[in-house]
Amino acid sequence: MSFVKQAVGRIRREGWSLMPYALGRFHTVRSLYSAQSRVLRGKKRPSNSQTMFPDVNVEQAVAAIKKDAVYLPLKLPADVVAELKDIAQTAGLEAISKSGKQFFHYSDVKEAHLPNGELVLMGLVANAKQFPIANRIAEDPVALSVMAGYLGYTPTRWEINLFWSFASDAALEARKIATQTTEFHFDVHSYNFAYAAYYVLDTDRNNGAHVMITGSHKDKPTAWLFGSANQKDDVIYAHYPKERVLIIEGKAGTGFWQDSSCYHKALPPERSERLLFQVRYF
Ligand SMILES: O=C(O)CCC(=O)C(=O)O
Repeated sequence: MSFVKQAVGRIRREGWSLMPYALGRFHTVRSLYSAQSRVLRGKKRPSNSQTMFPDVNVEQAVAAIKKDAVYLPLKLPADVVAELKDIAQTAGLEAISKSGKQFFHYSDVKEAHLPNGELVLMGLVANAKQFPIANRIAEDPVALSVMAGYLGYTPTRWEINLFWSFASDAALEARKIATQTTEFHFDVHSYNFAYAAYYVLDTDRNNGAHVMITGSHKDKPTAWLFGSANQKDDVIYAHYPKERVLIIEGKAGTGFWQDSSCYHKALPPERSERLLFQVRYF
């Protein structure tokens, strides 16, 4: 079925809220939205003195996202990382398992299973925005300046997620049910968007490193824009040269800012668990 037919079908079923998903994948739409938002929302000039990222040069970070779709590495302060970890180990978590939505705590999980025997691959802190530290990271003045420089307007909306990915040798199908994004895809979050991600634990290719194709935010075969946002590994690796595959590994606190319309995915955490803090600006 063509993209247009699929899109029309989904709009009929799910309503106009799907429009950003259908249209936000096109560069022209993002540019028009950016121009309109620049007028309506403008660019604020926050004071950068209270930032967690004093070493970041805003212009360089914006230029890197424009060119490569990513700026890195960032480093969250150790006390901020410790606070996020403490929240994730004590707050209520939620996840989708085969039998539906589950509510639990970190201490309930043993080898990626809940006490009722259900496989649980992820654990999302319920309503992470209730925690002041989460908002402090999202609203960091340097982070907002970089997002404004990239998006063309200072974002006034963002989603915050703090989530575990538990170590498991589960197959891709089970990971899909759990909404774990271990398959290459591009995001279409709204008409325009950008993304911040920070590892709360040491993270490498054995426990959930993020992989992306640099520059693919502005370099996709046109036909791929009209279908599913997902692509298989072999298709991606056949299309993009291997120098553009970037595996982001780092110690706890390492982060990156990205235009997540690039192809990206998380490697499945097989050896140990992973904890990620992410902010989607739009
Ligand atoms: O968890 C990650 O590293 C990737 C997240 C992701 O792909 C997404 O949220 O779209």
